[in-house]
Amino acid sequence: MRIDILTVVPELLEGPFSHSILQRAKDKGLAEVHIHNIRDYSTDKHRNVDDYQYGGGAGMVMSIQPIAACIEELQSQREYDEIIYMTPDGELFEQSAANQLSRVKNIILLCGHYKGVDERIRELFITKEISIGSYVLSGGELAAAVVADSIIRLLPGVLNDETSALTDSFQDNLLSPPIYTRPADYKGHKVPEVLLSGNFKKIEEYREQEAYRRTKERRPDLLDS
Ligand code: 6GU
Repeated sequence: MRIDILTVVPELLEGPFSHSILQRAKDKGLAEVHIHNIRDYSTDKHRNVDDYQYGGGAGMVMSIQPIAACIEELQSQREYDEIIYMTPDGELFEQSAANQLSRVKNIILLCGHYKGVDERIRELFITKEISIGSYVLSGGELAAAVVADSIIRLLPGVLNDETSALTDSFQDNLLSPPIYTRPADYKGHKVPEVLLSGNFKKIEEYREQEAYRRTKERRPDLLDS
């Protein structure tokens, strides 16, 4: 899979893909992440990427020209399955969308900044709009990192234990049960007896029960769906 991220603040995206699971996915050749500075595509003499709003009003708007030039150059090199605009007014991102996106080959993530992009970018190029929650970030970059991470970790071969993505919270609309490691007794705080029993059927029952209990308590909305 290949993910191209378009941004006016590439510095914000240098860290997230250079460590741990995401770096390993790149090293294994399972995922490529390319960051593009939209400013590099501006034909303006000051390399501007934004301008005032028609009709007036506070806040700048990201201009069509540099974004279109960047997307068109990428499209001349390969076909993209989705061109996604990261915006607080997009569709709320959930595990089901991460699962779907992990099955495609090439994705562009366009990060919004300032007041957002000229509406015609959305009409001409964008196939999907994503928000990661009901709050406003200062730009789409952190949201793009969240979305890319959630997709890449699902690619076959990225996680060491192939089953561990399947037991994630949300993967079956349940939160994860509590987990423990040594010591079995920390200052009198003990690990539940059943986990030490070696009885795998009982352990599985305990985990299912706890996952359900936690979900009912913290995220009852997940049980309705
Ligand atoms: Cl995708 N962008 C911005 N700027 N804010 C957000 C968001 C995206 N998702 C939630 N808040």
